[in-house]
Amino acid sequence: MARAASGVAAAALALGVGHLVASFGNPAASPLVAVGSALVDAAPTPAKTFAVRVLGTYDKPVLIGAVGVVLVVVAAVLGLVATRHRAVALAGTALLGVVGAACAVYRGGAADALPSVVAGVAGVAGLLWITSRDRGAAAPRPADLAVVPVPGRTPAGAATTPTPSRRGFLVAVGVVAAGAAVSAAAGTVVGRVRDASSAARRALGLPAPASPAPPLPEGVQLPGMTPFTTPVDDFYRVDISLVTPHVDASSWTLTVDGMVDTPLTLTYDDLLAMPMIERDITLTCVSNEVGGPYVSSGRWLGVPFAEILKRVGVQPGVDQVFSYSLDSGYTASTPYQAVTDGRDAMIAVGLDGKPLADDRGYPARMLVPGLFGFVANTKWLERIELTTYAKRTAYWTERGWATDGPILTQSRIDVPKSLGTLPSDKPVLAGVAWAQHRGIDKVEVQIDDGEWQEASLATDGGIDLWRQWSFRFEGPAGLHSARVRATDATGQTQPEARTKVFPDGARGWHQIQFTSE
Ligand SMILES: Nc1nc2c(c(=O)[nH]1)N[C@H]1C(S)=C(S)[C@@H](COP(=O)(O)O)O[C@H]1N2
Ligand SMILES: [Mo]
Repeated sequence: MARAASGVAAAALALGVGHLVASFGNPAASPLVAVGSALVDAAPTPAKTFAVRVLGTYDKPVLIGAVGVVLVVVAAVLGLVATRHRAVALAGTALLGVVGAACAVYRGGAADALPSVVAGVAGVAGLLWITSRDRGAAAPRPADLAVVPVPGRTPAGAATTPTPSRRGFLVAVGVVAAGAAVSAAAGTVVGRVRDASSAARRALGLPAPASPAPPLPEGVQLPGMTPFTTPVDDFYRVDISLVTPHVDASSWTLTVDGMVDTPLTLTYDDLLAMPMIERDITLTCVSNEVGGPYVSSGRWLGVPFAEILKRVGVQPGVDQVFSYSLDSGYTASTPYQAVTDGRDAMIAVGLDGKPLADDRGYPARMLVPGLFGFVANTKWLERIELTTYAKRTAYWTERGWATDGPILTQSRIDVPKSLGTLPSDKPVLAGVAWAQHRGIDKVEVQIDDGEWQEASLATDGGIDLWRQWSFRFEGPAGLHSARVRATDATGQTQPEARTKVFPDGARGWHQIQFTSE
């Protein structure tokens, strides 16, 4: 047990030191995170889809935790092995460092190997030191030392050297574990200090928009329904970044290049100095299941794409806007047409009156109404390349997802909750429907196997926004089912046949069971 603990302590020291080293540079190069990120990358698409669906926003801590558990087991085994075959255990520990470094380099750059390399060295040193105090394991007990010669040591030498004991061994394990805790804590402190300096920059706030969002019409929000504007803390979040990037806006730049006359590099201040628009836009993820939560609305502030394109001068032949995130090698492919057809495509810097939060893509992200997030809404944006589909393929397309991602018309029943109760004093079903950049024309509800009936639509906030609906239930008390379907402003009604979210989004009608009082 204690020997297993020695392996775990050495591994913990390695992780703590690796975390500390990473905190000065790229926090995502911290060994556990690097391995987790590489797994995300390598995981087959169905596994990723499953994780997003089942674990939602918790998929990241769960994955890191799983990697940690595997490491604890491996480290414990190495600790046991060290008793008899020290060289094997040390080599195994070093190999773990190499695995971390390889994952970090695979996901980032060569410099990202450093935390894992230092971690490997710390792990080996820790294990070496602990085992050097554990000669009692294979060798005779201290009491026997006087009579049984230890190889390579004279009995006289043994008598003058302080004898390694079980107590000394346990103390060594404790010292190494304490070293692990101290270095991990130090790494966390360094991370906090860095965050505080970027928070100071953020507190300076944002300029006023040249074109403010028109006020939302009063009737967009039905009483007692899902908030029309999603509170920022409830806004859905989907991305492949295991560690939320904390970008320092003062050294951040955005490059716009590719098939352009004059490539451009903008600082954060350059961007903020450009004329801005403010718009209410509903975002949706392609991984949203029928009835799912990955759809949210907010008031975005940003520089119109047209403004950027005007500055660089786009050359003929461009059909794709290829955006690069500074994190995790993420890229997205947006049709050039969608950023030039007059819709409010923008480089967003603010949400609901505040600079973007770190997990929203601070300092800047792309936003194109009407397209699923994975083809249009790149967070932690660092480069926009005007190019062609023939030349560049985006992150998710390489993993089998669709190249194009127009948001599919969808509708959802929010009230009552599935298996919930419809009160007799207010027997009203309600929900949302969305078909961004086309708009919602009609929502229909079907109770049990009855006729489809039209729901009443709340006031329209604009075609880039979702729309609330309500429906008065008039059936008898008891258990019922309800289905919903929407028709967009092009006249297309949602198809009944269900499809999976992979590769281009879920189709089908949301259905719930409920009890009317
Ligand atoms: N850098 C980066 N940007 C990204 C992603 C990502 O994984 N990395 N995910 C995209 C996806 S799939 C969606 S649905 C939206 C989600 O934006 P949100 O997290 O602000 O809701 O961001 C997009 N932008
Ligand atoms: Mo998404």
